[in-house]
Amino acid sequence: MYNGKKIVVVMPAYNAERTLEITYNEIPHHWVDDIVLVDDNSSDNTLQMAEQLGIKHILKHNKNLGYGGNQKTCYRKALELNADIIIMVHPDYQYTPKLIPAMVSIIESGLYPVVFGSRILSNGALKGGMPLVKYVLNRILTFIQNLLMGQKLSEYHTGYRAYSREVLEQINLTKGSDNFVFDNEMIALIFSKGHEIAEVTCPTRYFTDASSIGFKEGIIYSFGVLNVSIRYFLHQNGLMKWKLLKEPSSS
Ligand SMILES: Nc1nc2c(ncn2[C@@H]2O[C@H](COP(=O)(O)OP(=O)(O)O)[C@@H](O)[C@H]2O)c(=O)[nH]1
Ligand SMILES: [Mg+2]
Repeated sequence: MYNGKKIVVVMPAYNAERTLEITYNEIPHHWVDDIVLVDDNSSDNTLQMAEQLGIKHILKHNKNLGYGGNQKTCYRKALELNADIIIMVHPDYQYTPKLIPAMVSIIESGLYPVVFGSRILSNGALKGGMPLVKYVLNRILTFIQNLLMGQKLSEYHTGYRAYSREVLEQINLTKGSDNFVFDNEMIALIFSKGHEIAEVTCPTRYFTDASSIGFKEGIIYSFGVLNVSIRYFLHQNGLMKWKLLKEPSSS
């Protein structure tokens, strides 16, 4: 609990056996009420590791749904647990859980309902091991997306995100993609509801055991995020109706 707010960490996990423990140990547990881990039908021992660590809420998909599908289960469970503030932490140890208190307090203060951990705000992305091609693509896509979406985020591609309960309840998560582009659709949904997104500087960490989107998935993702921004632009300017943004709220 933080000032009476229930804090829930959600971990969308896929083959995270080797990095789950180090990630879990870095969580400031006195800040966090519940941890939810959803195993996306991993082929390694992610599930056993989660049980061994004593994670209370472990859910398992019987087939691999993908990163977006995994998050849908994560948020549904967090809302069921009456979370007030929900933080997604990837279990591959690429984003430090040490920022949880900073992100939580920005939301709790009522200043912003959504907070992203940004690797681009500082100068450390390349030093932290982000491959040059990913860095350049991140910058180019972010530039185009800011223009199309009329925003000023430093990156649209971080996987470190915290949400207020109200935001998750307001947006229709079920309509989103089951794949990586889900994260970008979330951004479109959040902005379309008129919310602002805060950013905190987050160290970049790429290392051997970390999981990263592959080349083919990266290409699909890049076109996917451009598609999201173009549709958002057209929708917001009344030139086209985008079903994702048009749907009445439900969660
Ligand atoms: N690749 C992949 N990751 C998944 C899936 N379901 C959940 N995840 C988790 O989603 C996180 C993000 O994926 P990752 O491959 O690390 O992408 P990155 O954002 O490029 O680092 C990881 O921590 C995975 O454990 C899935 O079906 N595929
Ligand atoms: Mg990763």
